Amino acid sequence: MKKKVLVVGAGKTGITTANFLANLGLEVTLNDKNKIKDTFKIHRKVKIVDNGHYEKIFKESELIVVSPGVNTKKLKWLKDKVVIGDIELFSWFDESKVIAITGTNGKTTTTYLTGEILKQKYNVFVGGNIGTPALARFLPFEEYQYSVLELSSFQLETIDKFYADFAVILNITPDHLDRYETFDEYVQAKLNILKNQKISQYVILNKDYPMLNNLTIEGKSVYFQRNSILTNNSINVIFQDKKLSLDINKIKLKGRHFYEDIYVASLLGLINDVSEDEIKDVVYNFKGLEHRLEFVMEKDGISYYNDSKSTTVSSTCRAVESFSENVILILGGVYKGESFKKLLNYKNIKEIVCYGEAAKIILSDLKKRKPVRKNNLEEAVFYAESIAEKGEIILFSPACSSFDMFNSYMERGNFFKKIVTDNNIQR
Ligand code: UMA
Repeated sequence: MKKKVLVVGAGKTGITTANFLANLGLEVTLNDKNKIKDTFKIHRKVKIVDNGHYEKIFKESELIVVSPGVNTKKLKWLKDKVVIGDIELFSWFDESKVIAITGTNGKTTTTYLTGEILKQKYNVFVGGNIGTPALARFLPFEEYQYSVLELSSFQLETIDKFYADFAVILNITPDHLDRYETFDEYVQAKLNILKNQKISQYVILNKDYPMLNNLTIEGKSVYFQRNSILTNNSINVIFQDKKLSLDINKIKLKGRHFYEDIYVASLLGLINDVSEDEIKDVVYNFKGLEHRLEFVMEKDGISYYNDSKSTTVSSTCRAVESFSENVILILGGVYKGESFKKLLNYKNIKEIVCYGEAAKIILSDLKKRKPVRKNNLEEAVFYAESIAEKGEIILFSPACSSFDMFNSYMERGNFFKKIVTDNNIQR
């Protein structure tokens, strides 16, 4: 392996990568365009270069590992260099069976649930875009039988030889159009998950998406479709002679789109010999993840839901579709390049309230629905409360990223919950 390594980006991924490589005894430089904060402990042998990407350090390195947030097209020093991401590096060292899950929406829920199901029988690592960098699997080293990885398009851009024993694409709708010039460029990054697939491996794809339908696939393909998953109030999962029927009345997650995530996680469980009872046990006890259509509380007959993780219009559409009741929808944050017009299709949206940098575009795209603009999230919630009636839903599903006013979607979701639950705030 190359000896002089440059790690670009000093967030979670970069610091984990630098520490992992330093433990191997390599000469590691960690570089960030900003000042490097000591949020995570950095190995004492890692050399730090911050406040800019300088040509010299790129030229001197034999291998460059970039973090997912680094747009490689913007770094001119990268040309003619070996550039990989942490997922490729993971594959050079990992010996477990890998389940890789990508898609625009639902990948975190599916990854988490798949991990929980497999843990019924095996020693499992769960990581990737879900929040724990894949290389954390080696710090400290443990023997895992399976690694379940959530992979983003950014992470898939920088793989070379990586392959998964089970590769899943849940769906592909426009996202990250602030990084990709075209939707097709984003689709191609997602499809990279299949590029090294071998005949003995599995590929699980959603037939509802045309770009996933006519692919030449090396591997055993299993297709699913939203409309064929559900019959007689049950999610039916079949694999060879195994058959699992999940009663939707026993599932705690609200929202039809979750059925696809549950289907895929259960299918992965069945294929890998987890028993039907063990799968049922996990699925029926799963209450969902924080910030993903999370029920906050009911106040004066009005129910509040926190869906701060939604940074795309398609994800907000999925959230709105989950309710038959009237919804007052709060949108806003940083515009990611996708039109909001799809939201005009929903009759159960009673009113739209918007705030933040994207508000101007929301007002223009959705003008038929006369959205109301507020200065910030707090004012948006107060306004939503003032017009909501008993039995209605206040849904915070922003369809934008959070960075105009918050450091992350988590901070934004926690702030929303605080506004909703804090009785002392002046309305
Ligand atoms: N930086 C540079 N140069 C650049 C760009 C960024 O130096 O050109 C620096 C920043 O100053 C910062 C660091 O890079 O210090 C941030 O790196 P990063 O953006 O790659 O973030 P990490 O903290 O390493 O988190 C990443 C993922 N972030 C992104 O893809 C933007 C996390 O996904 C993921 O959980 C984590 O790795 C572990 O794998 C977050 C995300 O928003 C949740 N993902 C997108 C999404 O889900 O839509 C793809």
